[in-house]
Amino acid sequence: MTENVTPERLSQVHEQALSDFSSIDSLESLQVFTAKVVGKKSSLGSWFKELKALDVEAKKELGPKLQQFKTYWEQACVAKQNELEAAALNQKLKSDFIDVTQSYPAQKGALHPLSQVQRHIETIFTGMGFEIADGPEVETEWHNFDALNVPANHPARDMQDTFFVSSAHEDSHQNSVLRTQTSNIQIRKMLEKGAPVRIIAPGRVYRNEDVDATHDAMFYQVEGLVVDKDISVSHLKGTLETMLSAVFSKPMKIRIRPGYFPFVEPGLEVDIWWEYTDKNGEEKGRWLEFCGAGMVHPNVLRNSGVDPEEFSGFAFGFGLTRLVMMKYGIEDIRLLSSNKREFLQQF
Ligand code: FA5
Repeated sequence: MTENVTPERLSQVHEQALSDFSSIDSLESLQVFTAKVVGKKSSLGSWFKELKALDVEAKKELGPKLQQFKTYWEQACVAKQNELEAAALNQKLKSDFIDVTQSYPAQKGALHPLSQVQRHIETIFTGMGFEIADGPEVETEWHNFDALNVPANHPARDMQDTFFVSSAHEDSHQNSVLRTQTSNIQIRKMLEKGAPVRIIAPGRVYRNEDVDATHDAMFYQVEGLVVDKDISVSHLKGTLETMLSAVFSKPMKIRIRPGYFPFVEPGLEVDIWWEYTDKNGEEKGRWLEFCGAGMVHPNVLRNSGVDPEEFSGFAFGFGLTRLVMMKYGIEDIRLLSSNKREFLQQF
């Protein structure tokens, strides 16, 4: 129920509103106040209706006053709302303050042990005048096998269980595999640059292996190739001894024995003399297989456009992943691709 509007009643309501207004301190209480004083259901609404029924004189007196009241309080409420919202925002900015200059203990990353050793090996070989070469991991069957003197149906293909990407064509240039060895780079580099050539080619290779502690289906190899005049096995031996001694920071001994790879003749296996301390604290040593190597087969030179009458060369291919395991005493190859922080933080 609203009382009838009169100038006195209006000024009373105005006084009361002024007093209520001064104690508003939140957006919620402002909302209640606004609804009560100028809202649709406020007295003001019914007063405007009453005005219509009054005579002309009364209308003249009361009409502008009602309008003034309405404008005054509408503006006051909007101004108060802005003020309260600004205060709330300031309060929030204060409580959300972030000190961007505060320092936190740094979470420092580091190179993966494989990358560390790969970079070290690249430095050692570039120091000996080698170039670093690279090539595709999805390779033609021809570059991965045929050009390396391993034709289709040759039993040697079974030595490297292969992931075929496509194998429908008779022409091995048209088929692709995930390269099983970095030896494809021998062919690519000689076709590109001819001889003499002196490169290493580190990179990923893939084999359809049963994965266990020492075999992975994706691992890293480093290929080496030197083709020049009068190259012999003693160059190969000297190169590998120099590299291994630098990697292990002490003189390393290797031995060379016959091995079989179709792309080298003679084919060689290189073993490394590995010294260790056994469970009883005794110093021991044993020969460990390190890599395949040999003198580049004349067919491989021919397939790569190099004349075997003029040039000879050596090649080797070792498992970088296995070398990293030896260097750091890592017993399970799977750790190297595990992304485990507790493991990686050791390097
Ligand atoms: C080859 O791949 C030849 N291309 C090496 C070569 C190059 C011989 C040039 C002659 C001339 P082999 O299949 O043995 O050879 O592999 C070379 C090295 O890769 C091995 O000595 C071993 O260290 C590593 N390796 C082979 N299979 C795996 C595997 N599943 N997981 C981890 N390392 C492996």
